[in-house]
Amino acid sequence: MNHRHTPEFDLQETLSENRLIGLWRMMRGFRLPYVGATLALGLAAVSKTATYLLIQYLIDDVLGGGLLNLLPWVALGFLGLALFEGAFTFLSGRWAAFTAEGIARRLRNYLFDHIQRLSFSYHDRTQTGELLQRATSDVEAINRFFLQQATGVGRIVLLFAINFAAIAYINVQLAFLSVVSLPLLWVMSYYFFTRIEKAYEAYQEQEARLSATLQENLSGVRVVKAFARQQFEIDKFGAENKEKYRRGMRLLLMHSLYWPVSDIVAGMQMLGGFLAGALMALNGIITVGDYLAFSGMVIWIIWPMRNLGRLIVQASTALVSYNRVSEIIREDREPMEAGDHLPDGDVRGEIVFENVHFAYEDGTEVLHNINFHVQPGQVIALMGSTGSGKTSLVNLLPRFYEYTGGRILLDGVELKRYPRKYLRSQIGIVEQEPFLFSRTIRENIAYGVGRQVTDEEVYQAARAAAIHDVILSFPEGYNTLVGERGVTLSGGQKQRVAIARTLLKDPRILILDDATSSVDTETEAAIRAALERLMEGRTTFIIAHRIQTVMHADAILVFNKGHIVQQGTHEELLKDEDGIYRRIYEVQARIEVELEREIASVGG
Ligand code: M5T
Ligand code: MG
Repeated sequence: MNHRHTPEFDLQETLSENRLIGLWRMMRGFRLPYVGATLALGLAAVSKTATYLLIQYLIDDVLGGGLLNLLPWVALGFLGLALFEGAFTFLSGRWAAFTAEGIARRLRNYLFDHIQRLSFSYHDRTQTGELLQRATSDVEAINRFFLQQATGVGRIVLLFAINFAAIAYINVQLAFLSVVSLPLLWVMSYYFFTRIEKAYEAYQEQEARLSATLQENLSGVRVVKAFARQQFEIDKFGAENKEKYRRGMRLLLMHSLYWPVSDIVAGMQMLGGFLAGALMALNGIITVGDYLAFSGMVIWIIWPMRNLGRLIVQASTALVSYNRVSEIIREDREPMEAGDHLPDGDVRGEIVFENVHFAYEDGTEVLHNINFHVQPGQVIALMGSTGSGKTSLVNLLPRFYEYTGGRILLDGVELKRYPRKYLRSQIGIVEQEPFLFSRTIRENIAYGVGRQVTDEEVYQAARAAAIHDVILSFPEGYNTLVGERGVTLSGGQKQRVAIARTLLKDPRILILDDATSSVDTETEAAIRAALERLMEGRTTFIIAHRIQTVMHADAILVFNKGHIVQQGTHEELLKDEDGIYRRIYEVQARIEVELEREIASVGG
């Protein structure tokens, strides 16, 4: 098995109500490079401050004190400091990127992995576009946080501390005068932080809505065109887009208010500092060299102060995104391995339903008191009007959903005790609306096996599904690409590829959910003949609407509104004159007779 994408650690365990703690835990395994990046930034900052101190030394001692023979050394010092600063700035960038991209990559892999393992009901209630947006845009915001904001904070604190200390070394009073506006800046930043956080949250929500709209529109593009509803869709998208624009404008307004206001405060602070320094220099409290060094360094106090505010404000976006991503992470996975009954080999395929009830998450019961018994190797047919619960029933067998009442026994053991993974290896299901991947036909057929298969095996499955000759008629045969970049298969062809895919898996229990509904009667007969051989020794469920498809089954279950209303063989069911089965039979037979008469009259 390939475990490359398996995350090293469980992100579910890192979740925290406190988002900063959560982000900190998310850094596990990347903290060392992060510290490295911050330290490197700090060293680069030290060299900058050292440059200003060297200026002071140059002016006061070398030029002012007549130590001109030291000039070349001072020049060398400037060069060395510049190189030092450049080198560490570079290193810091590399390590920050390593940290941020690494965390984001791990997060993305984790999310992908996690989303595959969430329950069917989670996917039932979640829009694809919403998931897409969280797995991309929100992960990006977290990436930015680690790339810029997390290392930025370290840099800012270091810059501030070093330059504050250096100025204090020149003159303590001056140092404190340089930071008087700090509390004001902080209060302001906090105010904007909370406002921008709200605005950004609203913005992201709307972006998700927009991407869900787009995604759904693209999936349903054929319906849109068929009903000529383009204008309706365009208007709908336009309305969502306008709302995003509005929220985007509001977000940007918050930003554009914050920057100038904080710039004014910072500018005033700087001016005040310069003035105070100049007065001190004029009065001889500090030297000219001191003043020049100070005026360089004070920028490196103000700048971080202002930027800390900016970072706090920007970090609000990461915190919102953190929440959005952790909502997915918090969802429990389908426990694939859970279950205390794991047989060594295959199941025999005896299935018993005892007073089974089932309701989807919304609580309305769709299966009521279902009772039947299937012997290993039997064929069971499910019939009944649309929406009567046939698909819901077969979906219980691989534990896609959990029944809400009664018992289902497989080989005498309750279904809940089997690990889902085992059940799904034993049960093959051809879904009512099969999905094929944009890969070659061969890859699609071999999809469920999880091992290398020979061409002959693939052909055999395709032959049984009566699709082999069709595939060979394509110019590229089994290498034909399916879907957007390749051929578009007809509904019946798609169904048959899906049947081949399931047959190749060779499951002990076979479920065909309306699997031949789009196939003509003749082809269906061919598939049925092939299946008859294949169905030997395996329990098979067939859902179908045609009497011809179900009449040879060992037992037929007739559904109505979630109840089994009739149960027995074809002959038994026909005996009940008032039964639904008899009625369906008569209607279909009449249609057939009329059809034959019509064909005969056209032919004659
Ligand atoms: C039975 C509801 C559906 C219907 C009832 C698949 C599914 C169904 N339902 C849900 O609420 N959520 C779901 O995910 O359950 O539906 P079914 O089992 O799909 O009926 P069927 O297979 O007999 O119908 P058909 O048309 O395939 O012959 O009320 O709303
Ligand atoms: Mg169905």
